[in-house]
Amino acid sequence: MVRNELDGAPQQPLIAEASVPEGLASSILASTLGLNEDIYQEDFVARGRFIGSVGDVTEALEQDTIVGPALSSLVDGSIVALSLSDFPVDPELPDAPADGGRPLDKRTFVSEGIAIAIANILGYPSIILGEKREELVHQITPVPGRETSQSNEGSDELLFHQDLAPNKDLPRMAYHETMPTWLILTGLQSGSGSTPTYIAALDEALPLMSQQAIDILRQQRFVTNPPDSFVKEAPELASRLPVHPILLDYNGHVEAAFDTSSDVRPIGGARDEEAMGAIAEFNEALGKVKHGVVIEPGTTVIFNNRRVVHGRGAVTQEQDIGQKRWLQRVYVFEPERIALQSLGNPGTTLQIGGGLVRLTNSYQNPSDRLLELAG
Ligand SMILES: O=C(O)CCC(=O)C(=O)O
Ligand SMILES: [Fe+2]
Repeated sequence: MVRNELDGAPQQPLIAEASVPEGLASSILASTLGLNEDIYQEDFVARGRFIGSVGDVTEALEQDTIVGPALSSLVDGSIVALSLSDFPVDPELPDAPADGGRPLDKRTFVSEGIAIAIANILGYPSIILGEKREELVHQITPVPGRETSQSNEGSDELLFHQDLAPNKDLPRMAYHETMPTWLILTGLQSGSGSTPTYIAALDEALPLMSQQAIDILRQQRFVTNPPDSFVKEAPELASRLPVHPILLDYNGHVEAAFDTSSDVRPIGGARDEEAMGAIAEFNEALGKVKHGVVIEPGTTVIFNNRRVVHGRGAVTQEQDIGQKRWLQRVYVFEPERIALQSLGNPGTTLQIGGGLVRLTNSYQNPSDRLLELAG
């Protein structure tokens, strides 16, 4: 096999790990126990208040000599994923929300406070139109009736993907322009305790691939369905798909927009054997470098959604719903890229309220290519 130019590049650790020192954990617990349900209000101002009220947690994390530098390495791109363990947890939890929506009876907001404090260090904690009813903190738990869906609500193995999170108001915009840069996943309940979340870094996978396949993946030659969980709330997204490359360069790094769980494929479909082969080669390389991590209560895993591909093992169905696997997820956008989106696209308006970024615009770029699907 022909190796590409990344061969021999210094290996960076995929998932850096750190544990939260005891003193920091107890001061975080003390301050997050005072947080209220504003995080789950629909009102932007209330949510903004919540974001503002975790300032002391943000500061404590930044100043800690272990956690602070680890988060900085994530922000400056020298690592692509970080697992932080030994965070304090909510003293008690209600049943995991059966519908994957807002947890109605959750009385304390320790997990939400920690995730938002971390998000504030990385960029903007952000809502996504059409995903999880525009909640800022998403509940990730198996939803009855959705077992076989390729989504965070499913129970079957979830294939390699990146959260593309298209903006339903912007069907023309390529996924790599709208996708969140960071995902924060926090463990609340581990369910059977054995479901791994898989993470595979592009920087480790690409050196295993042929240059030819990499070159093909860089071409404007692919389409991907909107993620299953989005189609549920915004079915109109499914009929017009942006044409996109799978690999691209940004700020000296290779990034991807790759979602096998939403049927990434060549524009020409299976007839384009060369491009189908390149996708298969990429998947295979990612499989060889994947790492599994069980996100337990008190652990938060943060990764760069553009430089890492993720997936999940099968989730065992729990008889006792109170013990269902339950994670929370926060999407974070980089201020710099939000600015690029709005500057590059006249007509874009950004609504920024209390640190929330909501893109509501009429993006029109005639040079963009869309694949109009028949029927
Ligand atoms: O449940 C997991 O471990 C990850 C699910 C997922 O892909 C996501 O929340 O984006
Ligand atoms: Fe995901």
